[in-house]
Amino acid sequence: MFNGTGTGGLFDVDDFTLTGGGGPTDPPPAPVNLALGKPATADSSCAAIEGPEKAVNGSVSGGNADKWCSVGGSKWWRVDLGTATTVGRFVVKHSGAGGENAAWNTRDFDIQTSVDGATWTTRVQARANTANVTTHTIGPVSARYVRLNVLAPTSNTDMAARVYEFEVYAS
Ligand SMILES: [Ca+2]
Repeated sequence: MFNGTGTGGLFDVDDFTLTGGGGPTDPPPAPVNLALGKPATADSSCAAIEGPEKAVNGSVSGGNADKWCSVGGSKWWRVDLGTATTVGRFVVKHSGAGGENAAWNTRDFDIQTSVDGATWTTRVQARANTANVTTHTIGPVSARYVRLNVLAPTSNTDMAARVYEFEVYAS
């Protein structure tokens, strides 16, 4: 406790300075997932709770309904970033990333980009994947739409494509 004897202020604070923030030793800002929460569509869904939006909900820990799943004849998923945006890296979180069978990790897939949703350019051709999480870095391009085409959904006889999260980054 501070006790004073007069009627004036005990302390006068004219100004003070907080240091830190923006200094050269601060870590760089975390990369922004451009796909997070953006409108997503797909060829089909295995169940209503496994819709395309589950691949951009920012979570892989919500159990097997935290993914997009498709058993369609031509399995594709796409996201609309809203406006033409520089994209340079994709991160795909497959079955094993959500706690399901790693043999169901998407085996063969292409990633395409488009500025108009009509003309698509293939940017990534991933083959024989077995990893739970795959990262695909490309020379940065401008894109509004990003599409995943699943060519072989799993490494065994299971026919469902499962994507827990599809992330898009500028670099
Ligand atoms: Ca998810």
